[in-house]
Amino acid sequence: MSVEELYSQATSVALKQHPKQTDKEIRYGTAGFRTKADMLDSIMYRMGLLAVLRSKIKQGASIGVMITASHNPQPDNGVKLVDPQGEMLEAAWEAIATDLVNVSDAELGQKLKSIVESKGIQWSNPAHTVVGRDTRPSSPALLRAVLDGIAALKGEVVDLGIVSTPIVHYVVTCINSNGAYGQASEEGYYKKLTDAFKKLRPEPTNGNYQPAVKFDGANGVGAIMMRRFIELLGPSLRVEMYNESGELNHQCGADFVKVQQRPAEGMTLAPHARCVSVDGDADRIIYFYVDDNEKFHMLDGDRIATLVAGYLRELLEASGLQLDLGLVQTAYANGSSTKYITEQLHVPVACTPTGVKHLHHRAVDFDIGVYFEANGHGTVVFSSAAQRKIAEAGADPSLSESQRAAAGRLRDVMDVINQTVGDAISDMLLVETVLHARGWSIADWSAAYSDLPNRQLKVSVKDRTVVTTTDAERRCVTPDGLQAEIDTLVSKQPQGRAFVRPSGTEDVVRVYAEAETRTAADQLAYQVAEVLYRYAGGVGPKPTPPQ
Ligand code: 16G
Ligand code: MG
Repeated sequence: MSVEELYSQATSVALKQHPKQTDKEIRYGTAGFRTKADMLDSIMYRMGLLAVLRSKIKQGASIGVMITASHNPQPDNGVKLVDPQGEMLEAAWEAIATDLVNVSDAELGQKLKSIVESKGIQWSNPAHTVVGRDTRPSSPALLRAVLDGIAALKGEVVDLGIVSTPIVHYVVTCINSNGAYGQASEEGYYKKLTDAFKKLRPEPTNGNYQPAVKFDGANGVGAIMMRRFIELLGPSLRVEMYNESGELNHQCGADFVKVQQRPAEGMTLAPHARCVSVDGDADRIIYFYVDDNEKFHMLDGDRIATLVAGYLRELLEASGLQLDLGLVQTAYANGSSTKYITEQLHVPVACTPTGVKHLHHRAVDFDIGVYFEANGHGTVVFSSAAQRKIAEAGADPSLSESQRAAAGRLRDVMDVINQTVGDAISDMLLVETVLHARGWSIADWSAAYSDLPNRQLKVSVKDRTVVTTTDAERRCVTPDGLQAEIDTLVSKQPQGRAFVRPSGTEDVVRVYAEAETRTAADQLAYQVAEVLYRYAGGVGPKPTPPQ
């Protein structure tokens, strides 16, 4: 079949089987396309087409397609593409994706042709894709649309079935590294992580550490994955399962716990038991526990980042390896975490705008880059030079035995980590490894530093693009005069800090404030929301003072 015939075939399949459902423009954002599931059929079909083009321009390298709406309510769904090294889709192609899904069915063939020609895509290149989906009831039908898109342009496909987002990233990376990153299958993933984890704990207990967690699966794919992990982990970690099959993300999961600042529902809590919540596609994780007085304590992405960075620094020192270690956070990181990691652990901290790809991008500038958003999405990335040096040091006869042992440990820790993207279960195994090594209970971990009380608010404005920011979103440039007002308010609060930024996922402007006391943080957040409302053209109810 000629290229021209394929274009027209793609158009006729679109018209007959996957017609465009709306003229409302939709944009490929930080988390791909995401909306109500019943508005996604044509978008899925076209993303199948795009995955084939993306693979062809990458000389046939595998491209991932994940069907999920993560922590959103069950009736939503979404899709994102995974690039050859397991990273998120390149920004220039986000714009191409947006273009492709917004043209009319009749213009589709012409649009495909113009992408192929303007990008210089070699049509004779092969195309390979890896597809996964979450547990949403809408996902099987949307998968068929993606597969129809891939088939229309004659791409090859591996369908992984129901898997977490991080498994799609992992499999894509394995295929494109010819197996160097690991065995390219779901089973290969479980085995790589659990083998390394078990090796790192010949004895399951150590000091105050007990090998048991309570796991909130958010009624999603994380619960299914964890069942497989449990079989392989055996007695090395006892996992009590909760929220396996109810309504996805409803009153449970990482986002619920983080935003509501309370335990997921449906769990049997016990004082000081480590509880873990993941989100709907298992790429985010939050730890929490209740103490003897039933007080809730949350250990979020900042806590995980500081725990992990501190431990990696220790292993580097013990091995004598000269590698540059850094931590990447966003403006949302609690001020106490930044202070603790820079002043006590002496690990440099970089700050980037919100959104995983910004953090990931900055983290790869370090030999070893730890990155986490406060919401629990993050991982650790090792440069290829660092990986080589770590492997060599483990067998270097010029080093002392304890130096070699520390390097060997670092190598095994690396195998517990899914470097391709934030991975809730891999992150959990990493946290458990560090707590075990330290002989820490969850309260010991929590005692490392105290979070500053903080508050987040959102303000609706006529046009949120009037708010622009700089310095990794920590200061706003426009509207004129707003930052000066915020500065004045912040200067009145001991340990005060506040910023405003337009949301990338909702039509609102977000406000963050932290200060020495709960009352001060609440007050500062409200005051900032109030000036924002005034300067940026607030609509609807005015921000109200805290009670
Ligand atoms: C998206 C981002 C997440 C970010 C959030 C911010 C990815 C995969 N996800 O969910 O990292 O924290 O947006 O949302 O990049 P906001 O702009 O509405 O505050
Ligand atoms: Mg997610």
